[in-house]
Amino acid sequence: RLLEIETRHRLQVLGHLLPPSALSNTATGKTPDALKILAENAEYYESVGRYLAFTRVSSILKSLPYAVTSVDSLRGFPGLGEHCRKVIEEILEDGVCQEVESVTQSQRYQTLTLFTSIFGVGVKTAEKWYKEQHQTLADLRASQIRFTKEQQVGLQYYEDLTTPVTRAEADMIRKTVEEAVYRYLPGAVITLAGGFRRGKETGHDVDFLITHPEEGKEKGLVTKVIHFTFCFSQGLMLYSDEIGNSYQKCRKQETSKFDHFERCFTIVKLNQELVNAAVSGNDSREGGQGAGGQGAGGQGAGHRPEDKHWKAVRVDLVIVPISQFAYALLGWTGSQLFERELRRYAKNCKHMILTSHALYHPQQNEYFSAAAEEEIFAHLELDYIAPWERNA
Ligand code: 8DG
Ligand code: MN
Ligand code: MN
Repeated sequence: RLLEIETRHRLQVLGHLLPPSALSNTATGKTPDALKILAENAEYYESVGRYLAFTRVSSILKSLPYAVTSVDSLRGFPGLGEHCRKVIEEILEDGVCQEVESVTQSQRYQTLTLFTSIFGVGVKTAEKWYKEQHQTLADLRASQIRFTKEQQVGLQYYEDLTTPVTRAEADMIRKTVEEAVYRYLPGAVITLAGGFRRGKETGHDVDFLITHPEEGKEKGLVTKVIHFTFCFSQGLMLYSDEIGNSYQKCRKQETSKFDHFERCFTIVKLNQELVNAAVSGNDSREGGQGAGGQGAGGQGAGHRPEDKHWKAVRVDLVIVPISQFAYALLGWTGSQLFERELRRYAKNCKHMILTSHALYHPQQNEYFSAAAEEEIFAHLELDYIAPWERNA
């Protein structure tokens, strides 16, 4: 019961998050970032528990609608341990925290931060390269390392992929995806998920869910449509990693960390001149023309590959059967911390397993159907939390 109240409180606190643009820049504005650095550093030492502890407190602090002026005012805060208290106190008193300073100055932290920012590189790989004395991207490029396909493109397009994707760019990619999908499946429904659905102005990628009102029609869309249209007719695909649907209703899959949708993780070539044109001439008719020209723009970029009028952008496409759509939307809207907390709440307080496919009660062997996100929150006996309140 206590756990339930505590978790509910935590979720409600997380649920009160303001849109990122409205985050107040208070004297304690530094604290969430400081805690985030300690969280990252814990992750680099593969300490999941400490990573989560720092991340949660950082997230809650970020969400507060008022400035924190003393540690005492944080009494009773969920998850606030001794270590975090000490960091907050030091920043309130001295403006900086020594521990955080020494972390950011350490070679290990700097190198692992750099290496994990490469597409296809996780903590384990970054650490391995660090131990082999590599420190810069130039070191990696000059080395004998046998990179995976992801890492190769990650290094090749590093600058583009670490430049935030804007909403205008996401809109332009949406039009290209729509054009490709509707050609093969006119009744398909395409939904922008991820950070952009939460109201963020920029993101590290663009996430789309694609479904069809008639279950089954969506099957095979990734290989049939996206691959052919993107890849061959327009030359817009720089990288793609496709996988078919492997979902089955069974206990093993409900407890697995990954979802089983047919999906495609890609890197596409985005014509930036078209984006600029759409942004500057933002009356609706010109915007429409910009969108219509996307296909031709792709071809243009193809004719002049040396001319860099395009930007490499990460795009995730997920094909979802309509009966699982609400769960997929909830799962793919994020944020990652929000999803983690929500799943933890479902498990610990409701004895249910929440995934991007379903909500399942193992003891009763029962699946809960949901046609909309609201129904999932209702099954969990939580008040509805809108996407822009999920920026934990
Ligand atoms: P950003 O791209 O705007 O920077 O942030 P984001 O949109 O919140 O992050 P994301 O990495 O694109 O992930 C969006 C959500 O998708 C996230 O809450 C977790 C969810 N997700 C799944 N399955 C998978 C998966 O296999 N890989 C990734 N990266 N995310 C997944 O449900
Ligand atoms: Mn995203
Ligand atoms: Mn993504």
